[in-house]
Amino acid sequence: MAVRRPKVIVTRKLPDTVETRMRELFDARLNLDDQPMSREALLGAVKEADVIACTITDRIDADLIAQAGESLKLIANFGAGVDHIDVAAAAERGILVTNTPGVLTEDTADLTLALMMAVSRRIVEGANVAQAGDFAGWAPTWMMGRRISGKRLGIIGMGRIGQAVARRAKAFGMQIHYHNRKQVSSRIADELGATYWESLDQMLARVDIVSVNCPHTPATYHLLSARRLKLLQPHAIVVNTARGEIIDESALADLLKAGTIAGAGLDVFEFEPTINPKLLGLPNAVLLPHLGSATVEARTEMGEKVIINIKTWMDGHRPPDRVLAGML
Ligand code: 8YV
Repeated sequence: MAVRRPKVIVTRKLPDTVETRMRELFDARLNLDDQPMSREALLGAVKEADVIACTITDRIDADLIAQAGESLKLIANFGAGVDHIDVAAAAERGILVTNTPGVLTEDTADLTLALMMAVSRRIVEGANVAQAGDFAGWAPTWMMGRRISGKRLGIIGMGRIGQAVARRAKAFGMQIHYHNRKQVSSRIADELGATYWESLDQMLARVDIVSVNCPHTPATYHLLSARRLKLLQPHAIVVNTARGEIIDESALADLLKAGTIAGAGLDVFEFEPTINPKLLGLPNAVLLPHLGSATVEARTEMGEKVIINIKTWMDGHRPPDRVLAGML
């Protein structure tokens, strides 16, 4: 007897190898021209699919989930963060949600360090001068940045990515400080030489660089509020490779412009893909278009995880990367 293959609607273009395997395993409906799905298209998809393989560009909110068809049983997110999915609403309808943790940790941590370097050593400013043919010759006091080694790094969110950032930063000679809901094990704290701060306010006032590495949840929305940003020292740098919503972006832009905060390296924005116009053109802000996991390796492994989650569910088992509302 032929077993019905689940109808998997894939909302964006994924790496070729991933799409090929999806076609072999599932009744996969691919988005070959990669246009982000409109609300109407997404509505049509949740009404007819067994599985939605979605990304950060899809807003899967309670209203959309309420209109899902009886067949929708799994939302398999291509990405680690699930703040664009109403996980509690899905659970109420008996719809599972999965994500792709682990496989983008190292790449996101690499990009975090790249942003720290770029801001501290004025790499983009310097590159722009060279590319424009404006290099007038070496000078002892021109384009001076700040040293990384010996500086205090304050990591907000010491999960997988936060710890990967800490390992790299330690190798660069930085002192590791962190704020997290709970302390890491003493083995990890010892290995990283990491100091725990229960009070975020107290940590912010003492560090040279802040790295945001926590998920965006109702509890972390604007965690770096205007009040907290003002606690930073004037030479401090803020780096964010997590989610834009965690920082009050408008307040950050004002403080960068005023020189109250020395610099920022941002890979994510509060209203993506729109970037606050106040950030554009600031020489002390290095802005990237959400590239944290943008390597061939990570994107392929993310796709493989999506496939494993769907296949495991299809075979009647619990998908390995289930996201539960209580975890957020
Ligand atoms: C992904 C990310 O590329 O995984 C995440 O949470 O932020 C990105 O690196 C994106 O979410 C794809 O859906």
